[in-house]
Amino acid sequence: MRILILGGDGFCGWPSALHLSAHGHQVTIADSFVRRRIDDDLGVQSLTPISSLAERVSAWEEVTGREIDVAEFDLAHDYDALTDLLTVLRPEVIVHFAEQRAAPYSMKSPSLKRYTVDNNLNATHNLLAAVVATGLDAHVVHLGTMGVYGYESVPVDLPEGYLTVSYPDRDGHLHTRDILYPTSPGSVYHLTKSLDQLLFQFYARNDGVRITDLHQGIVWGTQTDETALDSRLINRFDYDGDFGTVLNRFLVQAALGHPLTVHGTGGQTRAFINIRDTVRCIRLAAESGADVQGRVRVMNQVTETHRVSDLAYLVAQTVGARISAVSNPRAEADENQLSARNDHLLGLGLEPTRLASGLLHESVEIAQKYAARVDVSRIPCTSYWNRDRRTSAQEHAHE
Ligand code: USQ
Repeated sequence: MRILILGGDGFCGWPSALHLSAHGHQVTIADSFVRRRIDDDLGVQSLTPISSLAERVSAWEEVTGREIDVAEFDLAHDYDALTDLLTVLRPEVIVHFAEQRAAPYSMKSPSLKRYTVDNNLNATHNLLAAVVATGLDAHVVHLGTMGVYGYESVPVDLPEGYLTVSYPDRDGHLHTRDILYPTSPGSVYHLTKSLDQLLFQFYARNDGVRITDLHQGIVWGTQTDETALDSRLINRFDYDGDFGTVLNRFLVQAALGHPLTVHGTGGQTRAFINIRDTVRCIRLAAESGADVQGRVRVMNQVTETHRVSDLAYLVAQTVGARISAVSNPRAEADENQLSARNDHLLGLGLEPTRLASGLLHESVEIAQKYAARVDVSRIPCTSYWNRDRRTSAQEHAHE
């Protein structure tokens, strides 16, 4: 299939591009390289030394003989470049990763809140409007987030996108329908993915756009079979307080002998997935587009759930680190329970890679290999969700 990957230079986009190319798809990457500029602005770098996109695709061709085309433009603001590319390429699948994806970064300042909303919503809406305007029957595959559901402890396994509700009409007769699961985003970033859902619902209903929204959990790991083929193909690995995600952060911290930064009690339960499963899920979603007609298909892209404190304990046991409870910079429940359905992707053939699979050691080795690249001062998360959180952190620091 001809597949366009928007945001194909990023943490999920790059390994997905390689995986789809390795499976015989004709891949084009579009990217504005903003993620690399954000690293420069923040004064941090990926733990792993990543090559430029031009070097990456030429290394891929050298190693596998497969070509990946590249287009550079800003999806959120260059609508004409997008329609020009769609008209020429006529992709059958468009995978949309081109959004600001970090919750702490989205809560860091008023300007970054506004940037995240402006970038993410314009990017998604430009894509949908352009698909309609160019008359393409392309299947849009979007990387959403489990965070749209929120983290209240509910006595159900979270369904995949929709909740079946029954309510009485004015004559007392019961009516039943499926509605989008009520959203409860925990950050401006998660809010944008919640709003994306409404854009998708509208364009699916109004224009018949075929859309799959993948509600992904927290990704851990960095390498896939394809990125491991050559050092120039290596994937990025974020460890800093803005972009690093919890398990990958703990692994780097352990490799450096830094105490593991558990926010609050660590009773937060979250959904997880290994990056190798992410790329497989993207391929399974892309290749099953014929199943998508009518309403948006929502699939929970998760393989297991864990409490943050259990992950810290596991890493401490595996690598030998100390655990430190830090004041939680986020306004989130200290404790929650979470369980989610993932029947759709299992039904498409996903075989989950569990934390117990041994891949933790691969990440530990990578963290140890590149430990000298880490700027320890960038480890703490200094993005506070609100004034109370900032004040608590300051009081905690003086204790
Ligand atoms: N946490 C710690 N210590 C740390 C970092 C995080 O205890 O050093 C805690 C956080 O307070 C939170 C949990 O770990 O309770 C998860 O934080 P995270 O930074 O790993 O994940 P999150 O901010 O939710 O965002 C990440 C990705 C985002 C994706 C989301 C999936 O950055 O793109 O959408 O995971 S989910 O969490 O399921 O919504």
